[in-house]
Amino acid sequence: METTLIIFKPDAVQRGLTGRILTRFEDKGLQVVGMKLMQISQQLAATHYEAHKERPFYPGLVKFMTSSPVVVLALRGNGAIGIARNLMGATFGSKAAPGTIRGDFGVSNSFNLIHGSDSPEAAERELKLFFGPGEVLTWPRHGDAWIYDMSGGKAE
Ligand code: D4T
Repeated sequence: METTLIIFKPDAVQRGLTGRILTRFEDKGLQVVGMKLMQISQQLAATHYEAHKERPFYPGLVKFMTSSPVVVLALRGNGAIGIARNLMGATFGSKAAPGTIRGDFGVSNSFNLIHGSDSPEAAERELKLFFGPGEVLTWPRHGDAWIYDMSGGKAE
């Protein structure tokens, strides 16, 4: 099982899309194992996006991400990182395919609604940045018996 870090960015929260975007992930079968509303500090935004520090869009990105509350989630499932990225769609709203979150809910390139970890290494790093000890839970979900085929002894 993988766990991925998802952020509903300030535009998603301000536009009242939190519930509709969360539903996409729940409908798919990913399990919510962490969730909170928070205001991202300058320091946290800088750490989270340090790989983009030299890019021209970096100052605007940090300003945007710290401008208003976000919802952060830890989502768990088999292949959760790739599944979440596919549900999100391409980075730019103007290019994202219909049926994806960015493709269906936005047209902007910089206000692109959502972040998702792009690798297991990134997920591990980002989950630690946004969730403290005890904030990501392991809990049995009764529906799992019908979400996964467990007949072979592992989730398929
Ligand atoms: P995030 O990291 O927010 O999930 O987005 P992606 O993984 O899909 O895309 P990214 O890391 O390349 O970009 C991070 C963030 O910066 C904004 N951005 C990006 C921007 O405003 N202008 C740009 O030219 C690029 C490449 C959008 C997402």
